[in-house]
Amino acid sequence: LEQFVEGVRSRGRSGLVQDYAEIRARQPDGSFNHARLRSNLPKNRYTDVLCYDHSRVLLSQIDGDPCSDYINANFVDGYKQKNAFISTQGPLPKTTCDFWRMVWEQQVLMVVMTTRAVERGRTKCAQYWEEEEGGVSTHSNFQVTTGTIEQHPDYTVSSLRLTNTKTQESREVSHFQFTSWPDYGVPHSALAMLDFLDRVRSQQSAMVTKLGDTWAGHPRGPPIVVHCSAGIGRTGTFCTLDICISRLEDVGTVDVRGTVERIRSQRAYSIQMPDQYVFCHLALIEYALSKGLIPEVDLAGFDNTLDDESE
Ligand code: PTR
Ligand code: PTR
Repeated sequence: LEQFVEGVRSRGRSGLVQDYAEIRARQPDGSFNHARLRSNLPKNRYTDVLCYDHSRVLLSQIDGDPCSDYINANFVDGYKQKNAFISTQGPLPKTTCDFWRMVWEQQVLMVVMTTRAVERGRTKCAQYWEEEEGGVSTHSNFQVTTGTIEQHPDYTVSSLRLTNTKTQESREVSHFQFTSWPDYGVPHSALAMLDFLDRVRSQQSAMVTKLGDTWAGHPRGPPIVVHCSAGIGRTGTFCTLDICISRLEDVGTVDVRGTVERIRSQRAYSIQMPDQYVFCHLALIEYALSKGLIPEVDLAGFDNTLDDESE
């Protein structure tokens, strides 16, 4: 940890930006064939943000249609946990059914959303659930009912009930939406983000405990679905922080660069902006400070990057 802090201090902002440029200069290492199939192209929100074949989440096929197994979503490993996350784009109106089908088939308990549905007048994500208590939305054979909603200054927690109307089974899914993170930017406060992350982790473990031995062999439960608009910038930042904090808590060391490289090998383009890469470092220092793991650090040279929005 001391080594990490010293590294950040000595590399400075420009050193980190340079590290990020090196990571980004590497060509994607994998194919995007399914994402490029003619019938799948309209299922990608952004034509330049495709989804690797090797780590993509496969949906069940419907009526023998081979393309019905495609969604722009990838499994991403967590800290010592295979497939801890599913990183995905914000659903499009035509892919909300696929999105809920994925949640159902992967037995997901938590959806983390790090964007707002509309930002600066632009639609970033379809409204795939209702924002009022008691609201119901229908997506093919899935029905989503909104239960209680808890509003916080930087995030909103909704409990959803997902019903498969074919089988009449239903399950609880927690929806955690971080509401103060601009696209292409970083949150205004690392602490708000860290607090949100902490809530996500404790909720996942509470839900896993509640379901008992359903998750035997996967003590931390099914993947957490994480999405923003493209599913790379803010989603990648969120996963990086989660992995780095788990490692810090386990063995006391931090490796942002290695973490970002590993995530990018499963979800191409993860972490979209130099500022997001720098933010991960500063947020981890903030985390270590808040836990009393390190003494006060002088971060002159970062000139208030935490408040610096790259819009
Ligand atoms: N085509 C878009 C672009 O021009 O940048 C793709 C894109 C959109 C990439 C949003 C990243 C974005 O951010 P995030 O992954 O945080 O939603
Ligand atoms: N529209 C985004 C952009 O141009 O920033 C999407 C995008 C981002 C596409 C990154 C490709 C990217 O590749 P890399 O992260 O490897 O530079």
